[in-house]
Amino acid sequence: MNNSVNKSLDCAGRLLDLGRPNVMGILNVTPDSFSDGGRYNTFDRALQHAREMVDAGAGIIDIGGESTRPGAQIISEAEEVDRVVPVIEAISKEFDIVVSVDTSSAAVIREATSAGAGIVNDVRALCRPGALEAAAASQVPVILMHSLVEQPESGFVPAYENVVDEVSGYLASRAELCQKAGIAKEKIILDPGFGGGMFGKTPAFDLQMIKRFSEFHRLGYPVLAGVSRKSFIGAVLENTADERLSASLAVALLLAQAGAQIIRVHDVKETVDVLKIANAVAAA
Ligand code: 7PJ
Repeated sequence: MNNSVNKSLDCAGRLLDLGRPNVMGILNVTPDSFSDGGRYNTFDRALQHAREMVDAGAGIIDIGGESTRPGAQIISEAEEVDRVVPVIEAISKEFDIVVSVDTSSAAVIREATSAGAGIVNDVRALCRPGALEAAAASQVPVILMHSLVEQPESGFVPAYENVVDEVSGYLASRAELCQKAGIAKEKIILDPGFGGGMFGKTPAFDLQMIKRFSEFHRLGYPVLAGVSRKSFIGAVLENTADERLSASLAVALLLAQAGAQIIRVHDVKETVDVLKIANAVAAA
């Protein structure tokens, strides 16, 4: 593992211990189309889901309002702010937990961090106009993920000669740019970005990145991994997203053993159990 990585990270006043794997629980705040409850219903459900994840042992709640799925509806910055900011405000007030905002938009970064978000998580590595400056001004830690930044044309097949080296090179250059913009090295977390579509990996590349995950630590930053229910699992098991829990847990364990400091998941309780038993075995 990596000795150059600081163990305790200040996320808007709440500390994250990076000396062990942390579970980041996914909270999607998208309007509920199955009811006419409108925003109040969406807000209520989000808070309830957050409470469950906090009780289950999540270290971070990752709140996002914009889908990155191919074909997903594109929403305005204003709509994204309206979706996520009230939820971020309520959760950071009600629970003693680090809140991250999953966004690529400068306006959302500004509003979300003012509302209490302690981490900016960007699958586009702060590439959108103004995002880098907004993140730097917010003073909170950032997660930079490797992706294609834009949704590829349908039929696009990603190709890498050496996926770990190429993804590492991209992340290193984005991290350097962040530091030039005034973000301290200690506040940067990297993520190779598992998954297809805009994330730009085939299942075979995802599997190679899992196998060689420890190599990402050479970059000298904490590393996050998000593999929960992703399509490479479906490619191996030929199953649907709701059938991928056990495989997601198996991969989470592999990543934790390869030194991932943060694991981003849908199933917090199950993942926390896996990490607890692994920890008990390590301590025996
Ligand atoms: C990731 C993410 C990921 C980070 C999503 C999904 C797609 N942020 N946001 N890493 N994935 N940092 O959860 O399947 O892998 S949205």
